Amino acid sequence: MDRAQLFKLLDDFKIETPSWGYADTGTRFGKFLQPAAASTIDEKLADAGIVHKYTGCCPTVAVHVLWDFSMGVDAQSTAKIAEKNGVKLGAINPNVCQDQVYKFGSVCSPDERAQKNAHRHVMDSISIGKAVGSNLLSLWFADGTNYPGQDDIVTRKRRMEGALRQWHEAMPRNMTMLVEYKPFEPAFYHTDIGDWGMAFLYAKSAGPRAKVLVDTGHHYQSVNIEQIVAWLLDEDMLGGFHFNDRKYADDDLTLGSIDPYAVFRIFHEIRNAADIHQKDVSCIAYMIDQSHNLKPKIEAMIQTVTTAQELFAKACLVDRKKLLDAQSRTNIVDAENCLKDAFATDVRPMLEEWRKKKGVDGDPMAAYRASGYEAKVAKEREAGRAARGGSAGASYA
Ligand code: RM4
Ligand code: MN
Ligand code: MN
Repeated sequence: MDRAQLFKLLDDFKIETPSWGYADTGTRFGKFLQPAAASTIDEKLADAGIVHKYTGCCPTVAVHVLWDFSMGVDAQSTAKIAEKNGVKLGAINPNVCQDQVYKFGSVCSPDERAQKNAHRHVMDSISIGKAVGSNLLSLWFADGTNYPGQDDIVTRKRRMEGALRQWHEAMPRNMTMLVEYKPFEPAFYHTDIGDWGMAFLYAKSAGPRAKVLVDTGHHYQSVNIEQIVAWLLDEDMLGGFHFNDRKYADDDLTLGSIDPYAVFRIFHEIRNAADIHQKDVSCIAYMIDQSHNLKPKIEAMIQTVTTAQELFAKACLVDRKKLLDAQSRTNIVDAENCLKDAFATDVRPMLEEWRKKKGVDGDPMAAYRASGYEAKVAKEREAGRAARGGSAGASYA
């Protein structure tokens, strides 16, 4: 592939970072605070701006409605703060899992108050999306049951279908609804959107602007995620990704830290869909969904972004003509080697060149470290926290 072509693909490969990835988060066992962690939406957006500044490819930030918007604060003013930091607000993530009323689920709960609350909150989230010019409504539900017999599985399915249809109806024309699935947690017997097939059917019944969101962490061991991606692409139902890696499921580890070849194979299917099957892959939303417990947050984000770019670039390099030829000869060794050769290519010098062309430093991590940003905000934010009475601020732990 010639360099200009590859650079064009990289230009179009934009990654959205999550506001919650900059805040102190933890596990249900506790959280370890970082002095430089962001606790306000202003601080989260400032950090997201820094990641974009040093990587040149993260122009938008996903927001979690309950964690990032407060009552009485005009959403547009938050959008302005984003702009001031050189980024825009991206996917709007409603939160229908935290309030006490959601004990037995949100829209799938037998409790009508929970259903109504969730309905209102998602409608408000759609309004926020409209106000800030976001065209993505990203839905994840903690809904499910913990015990056999706890509730009727099909009745719950119908509640979810009805809710999704109503929200789809309320969305503006340019908004896409992303339906995320997860096999377990916090519900452990059954999850109301347990896998990609359920998400697919829900999205289909909701309407044409609803697509499936693949969170790479939300799969059991050995699930062939790239096959799911290939199928969704072929059905024009792939809305986007939540990137992260896992050893078990939903561990929120940084992308490619455990299995970079799996991420490469996902990108390979995307490039295959585009190059061989003439699919339009330009609208796929590439988003990160990671909460960094141990790594410094901005460094973890930069590491994730550069890893994603490297693995994406490698996947672009697969010699698809050669691959098709090997497949037609049923030469499995040659075919597999097309993937392995691309995966083994060191794309870092080429990425350095691309970055320089874009006016960013060839080595984002080194440039960020040299800037002294972390030490500077750590000092400011510790003082801010102390002034506010030592609260650790927004978090989902
Ligand atoms: C869930 C899911 C959602 C994310 C929440 C915080 O496991 O991945 O996308 O918003 O966690
Ligand atoms: Mn997710
Ligand atoms: Mn998750």
